[in-house]
Amino acid sequence: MAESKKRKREKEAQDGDFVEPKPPPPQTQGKGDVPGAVSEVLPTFPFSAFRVQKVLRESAREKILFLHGKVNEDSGDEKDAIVILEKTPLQADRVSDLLSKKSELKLQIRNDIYSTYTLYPPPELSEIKTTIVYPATEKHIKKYQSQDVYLIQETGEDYRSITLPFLQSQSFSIQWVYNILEKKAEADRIVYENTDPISGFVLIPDFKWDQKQVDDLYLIAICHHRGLKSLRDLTDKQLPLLRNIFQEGQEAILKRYSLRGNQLRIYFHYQPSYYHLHVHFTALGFDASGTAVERAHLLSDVIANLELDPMYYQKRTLTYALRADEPLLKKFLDAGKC
Ligand code: M7G
Repeated sequence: MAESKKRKREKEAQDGDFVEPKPPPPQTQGKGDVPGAVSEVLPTFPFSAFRVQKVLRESAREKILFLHGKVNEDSGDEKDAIVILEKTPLQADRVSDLLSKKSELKLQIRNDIYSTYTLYPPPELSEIKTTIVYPATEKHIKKYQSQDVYLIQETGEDYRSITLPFLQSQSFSIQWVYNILEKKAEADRIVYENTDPISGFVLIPDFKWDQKQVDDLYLIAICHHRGLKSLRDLTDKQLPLLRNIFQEGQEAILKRYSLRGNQLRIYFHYQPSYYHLHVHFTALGFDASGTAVERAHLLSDVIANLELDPMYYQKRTLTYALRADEPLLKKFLDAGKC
């Protein structure tokens, strides 16, 4: 009986309709981490003390709200925090629970054979994915704020003379990346690892994915090698690493989530937010943020370009968008480049 249910679920998973949530859902505070990990270092977020200052962005289509707020700590200090609230997709396999007596149905309009209702599900079926950045920096607040955007055309020389010096002085902390690589955080969520220090990587569900369904699958492959910041640092020397990420990443996702390589979008961001080389894996049918043509670079194209020319990404002009308030945009303006 249990076996046949398992087989049915495996079949459904192959059909792409259902995924058994194998690893536990993401934990806000790194439950299950090794001793000395982030959960012991960082304070728990004092939700009730969060005072909303500003709605940074809202999207009815994406059903997401980005809030900036302040938190008064016991010490008397006031700290900034970002809270992101997102309604999660409905899960087909839980529809019977949703329509059971546990939910309350209130009639809105009835007309002939048509009627609309509001359904009030029980708490366990009405969750809201909540992401917290705390304490948040000014840069985090800007990252989530709606802004006008402008295209930059960055030559290889612009990268070396404007972008790189700026990044070296400014970029986001990548401590969370090192915590993953060193198994100090999210260790229980790792889906696959190739431990080679030069051509190895860790494949892990992205923060943005609640792992409840494959429709919005989102994982990241983080390379072990430190010092590779972005696409701009890649030469033919990294081809073994890139081929491993491409090949082994797809195999691991097929094995764990029953999604084939030709159902995946595998890409870099340029510019990324975090300057430690990583690759995004998203379900092809999912309109993930950051997949616009001015930001996403398919890993398969990157490999092909490096096979054609080992110095491709040192030479090529790369186009990307910057928000109006980004200091890098000002650097380009000051240099008369846009
Ligand atoms: P990016 O291209 O550098 O920046 O991608 P973006 O956030 O503008 O897309 C970094 C990716 O890492 C994003 O998809 C984030 O959602 C994800 N991410 C960020 N943090 C801080 C974490 C984290 O702590 N754990 C995990 N698993 N993913 C994260």
